[in-house]
Amino acid sequence: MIRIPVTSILSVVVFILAAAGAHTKYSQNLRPQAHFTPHKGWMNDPNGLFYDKTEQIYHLYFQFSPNKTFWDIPLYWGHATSPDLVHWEEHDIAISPESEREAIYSGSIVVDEQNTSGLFDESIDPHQRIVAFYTLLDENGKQTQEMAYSFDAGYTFTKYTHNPIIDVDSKEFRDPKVFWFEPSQTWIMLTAMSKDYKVVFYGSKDLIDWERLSSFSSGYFANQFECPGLMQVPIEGSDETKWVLILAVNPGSPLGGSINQYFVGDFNGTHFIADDSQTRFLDIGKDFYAAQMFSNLPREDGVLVIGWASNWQYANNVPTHPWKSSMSLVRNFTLRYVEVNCDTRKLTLCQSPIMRGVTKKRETVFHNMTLSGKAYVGNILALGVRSSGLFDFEIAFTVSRMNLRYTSQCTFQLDISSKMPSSGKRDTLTIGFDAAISSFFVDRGKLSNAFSANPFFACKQSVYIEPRKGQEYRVYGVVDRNIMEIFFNDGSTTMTNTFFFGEGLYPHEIHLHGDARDAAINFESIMFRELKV
Ligand code: KTE
Repeated sequence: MIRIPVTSILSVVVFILAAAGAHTKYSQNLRPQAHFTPHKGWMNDPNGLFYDKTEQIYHLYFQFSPNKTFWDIPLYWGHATSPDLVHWEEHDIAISPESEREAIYSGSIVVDEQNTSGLFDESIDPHQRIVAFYTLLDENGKQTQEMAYSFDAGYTFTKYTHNPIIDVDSKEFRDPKVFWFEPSQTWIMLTAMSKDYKVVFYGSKDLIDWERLSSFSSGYFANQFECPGLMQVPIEGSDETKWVLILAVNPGSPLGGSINQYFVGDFNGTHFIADDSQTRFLDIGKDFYAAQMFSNLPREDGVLVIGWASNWQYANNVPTHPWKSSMSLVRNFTLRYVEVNCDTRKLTLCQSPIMRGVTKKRETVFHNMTLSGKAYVGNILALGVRSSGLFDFEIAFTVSRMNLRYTSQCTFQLDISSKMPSSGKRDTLTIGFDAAISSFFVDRGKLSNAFSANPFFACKQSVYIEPRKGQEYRVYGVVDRNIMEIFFNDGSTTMTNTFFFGEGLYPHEIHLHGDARDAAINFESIMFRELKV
């Protein structure tokens, strides 16, 4: 073992808090444990997200094709519920099309507590007056907005007799997201006129009759707008909020395929006005799309959002069976003034993952370790062959000097490897940092699963990260068998990617090594935790 030139005593404290591995939710090795996946079938966009204040559960609906593992018509609203946004229970299909040649496309749900629609009588708990909005794709390809309501707290729905509620005679008009705007006592609906690159706003007093209010068109057009959303987001350290409009585009992302963007601005009840013309991406990994906010949340929850953890470029071909794709972790949104370069601070969306109900099995912590010269720190976290394949890590570090040249050598990387199979082949997922360009990279290509050769899977990605005050970087990541979500500098930049180890393999140990010949890397803390749900 190379002598580690550390300048302080390593205080490695390993807690082994639980003995046997817990029973995993599903047996398949590539199935994430803390991310929602359908038990079988095809899934894409999250739909209809809301919180039931009586039952105190969260509802997730999703684009679902129960008997296929690829996107195809007919499409349904699949359904799951959770008490903590980590443990999910899947239920029967919630909304079905009337014919196999139609699709219930994406949409949203509101709770009509004041019964503004008149659809409910006093027998229905105000917290469970659930109204769903979705796009119907009919057999001629026309897209109209429809409404359905539930008398059993969101498990079954009755379609409104006079559907469609909005019809503009279009084949590219979809994804209604509805919310209540208190100042004007009005329901607001955002829709995507996908190929016109417009988010079109409607208003209603009763969820039934809708009036066109305005349209918004900005940002990175790509090929089509999809899945818009609008939410008031708190500014950290203040009582103020700003409005954030999120918008999906696909295909044509600058990273390839599908991507979410967002805008910071104001909403006056009819128009969204962006503060500037800057295009901002919600997540700069390849696998975070069609993000939607939960409605009817308790105040203490803040703003909670979930995304579909895949990319239309290759979603239909990923090597999982008998299901396809997962959702991201639920994330809390806040706004924070962030140094986007050494001279400029910008109000930036920051995301932090919701990890309620996740417990730690084992933890390894390093404090005050300095890496200088070529060094191998060691097998940081041997998860063991009975590991859950679910773990997180947090690394806070500074670089001893930042006036490095492009040719300077100051890097480190984490190699996340699978257990050694009988074949002796080890799969490795890498996350690394290079101080000379103040950038992180992810390499998900050194894997034995044939799918990794897919040219659109983009094995290597990177991101520039401006160090925080004091030249500090902070990286938090969650790895859950086949998905990795990284939150840089307390979530001011996030990067979500799926990865697929070879047959029967999943993450099992983590090695940290680096080459810091031209500037030392001072790790204030390194924490790794093996987790279980
Ligand atoms: C799929 O990108 C194509 O090839 C669709 O336009 C996907 O559209 C349908 O999925 C979305 C939404 O706009 C639709 O409502 C939904 C976005 O499953 O993923």
